[in-house]
Amino acid sequence: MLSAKSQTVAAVVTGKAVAAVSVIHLTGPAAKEILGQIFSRGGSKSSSFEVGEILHGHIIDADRIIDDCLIGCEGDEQFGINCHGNPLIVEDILELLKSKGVQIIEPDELLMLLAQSKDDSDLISAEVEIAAIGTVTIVGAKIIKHQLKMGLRQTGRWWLENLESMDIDDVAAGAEKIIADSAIASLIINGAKAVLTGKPNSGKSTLFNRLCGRQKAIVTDIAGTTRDWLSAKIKLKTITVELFDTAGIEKSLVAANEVDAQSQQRAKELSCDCDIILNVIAPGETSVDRLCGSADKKILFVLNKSDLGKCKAAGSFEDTVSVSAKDGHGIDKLVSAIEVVLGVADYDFKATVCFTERQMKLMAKIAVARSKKEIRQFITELLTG
Ligand SMILES: Nc1nc2c(ncn2[C@@H]2O[C@H](COP(=O)(O)OP(=O)(O)O)[C@@H](O)[C@H]2O)c(=O)[nH]1
Ligand SMILES: [Mg+2]
Repeated sequence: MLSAKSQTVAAVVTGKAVAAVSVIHLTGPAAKEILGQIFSRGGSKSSSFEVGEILHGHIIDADRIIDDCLIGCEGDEQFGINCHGNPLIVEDILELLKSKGVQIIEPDELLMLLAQSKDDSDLISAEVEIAAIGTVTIVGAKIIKHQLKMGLRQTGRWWLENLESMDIDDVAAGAEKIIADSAIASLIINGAKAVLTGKPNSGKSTLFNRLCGRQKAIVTDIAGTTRDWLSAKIKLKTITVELFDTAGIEKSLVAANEVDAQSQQRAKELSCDCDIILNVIAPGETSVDRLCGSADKKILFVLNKSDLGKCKAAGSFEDTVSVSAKDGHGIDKLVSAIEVVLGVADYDFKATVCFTERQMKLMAKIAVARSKKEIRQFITELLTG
C-alpha cells in the first residue's frame, strides 16, 4: 500500500486536456531533495524552499530547460509545480520525476494519501481541495468550499456531538435533505445534460443553433435531416449545460432503414441518460411521444415557432415555454425555465451537500441506518475516511 510517509509521489491535479496551466502535486519525504535537483532559479539550482513561498524558475533536466514554472511550497514535504498546460510539457516533467524515483499516481490516490498523512485525518478538507479543481463554474467551487467552513464537515461534527440526544428519524430526515440538495448542487458543480427531442421539423436543430449562438447543426425543411446527434456546451445563468441535438423520435422512421433506426435508438438512449428533456413541439402538433421510460425524468415542453401561432396542444403539458427559435423570441425565458425545472433557480447556496461519490454512499447509509451505533460509525467514516 502507498504511504505518503515513506514514498514520494506526484499527481497531475488539473485536467489532462490542453489548458493554460497545469499543476503537479509533489509530496513525500524526498520531495524537497528531488525538487532541489530539478528546479533552477537565476541559472543555479535551488535548495531553499520555505513553507508559504512561491518561487519562479525553471524545471531542468541536466542542462535542458523543460519549462518555466512557479513552485508553491505548501508544506515541508508538499509542493505544487505550476507549469504550462501543454500535455507534452506535463508528460516531460512527469518522466523527469519518475527518473528521480517519484511514483506517479492519480489525483484521487493522492487525496487518500494526503488524508492518511494528516494526524487528525480530515478527509473532507482533502476532498474539497481536489474537487474544487474539477468544477466547471465558480459558484460550483464556492459550494464545495462552503462544505469545509460550514456545510458537510460542520453538520457531521454536530451530529457526532449531539447524536445521543437526537432522534434517529431526525438524522435520517437531515440525511435525505442533504441527498436531495446534493443532486442539485451536482448540476451546478459538474454541469447538466439536456437533450432536445420532438418530432422531425419541430425546430430542434434551429433551437440548438440558437442556444449555442452559432450554426452548428444543419437546418432544413426535410424531415430526418439530423441523424447522428450533436452536442455543445452552453452556459445558462448559473449552470453549464451539455446540450444534445438528436434526430427526434418518429415512429415511422424507426422502421424506415438501418440508419434511421439507429439514430432513433440513440435519441432514446440520450433522453434516458440526461438531467432534462427539452421536448420541442411545433404549432400544428396535437400529440407528444413520451420518449423515456422513466416517469421522474424532468421534461420541459418547448412550444416552438411562436411566430407562426399558438401551439394547439399547449394546455395539455405541465411545464411549457413559448419560443421562436428562428427569431430568438422567448429564449431568455427558456433559459430561466430550464434552471427552474432543474431546481437550480432556487438552490440555497448555504445548503449542506455531498460532492463526492464516497460521501453520497455514506450519506445514503446514514439515511437508512436504524441504530445510533451504526450512524456514529458512518459519520465518523464520512469525516475521517
Ligand atoms: N417560422 C419558424 N420556423 C422555424 C422555427 N424553428 C425552426 N423553423 C423551421 O422549421 C424547419 C425545420 O427546422 P429544424 O431545426 O431542421 O427542425 P428539426 O428537424 O426538429 O431539427 C426549418 O425550415 C426551420 O427554418 C421557428 O421558430 N419559426
Ligand atoms: Mg434536426
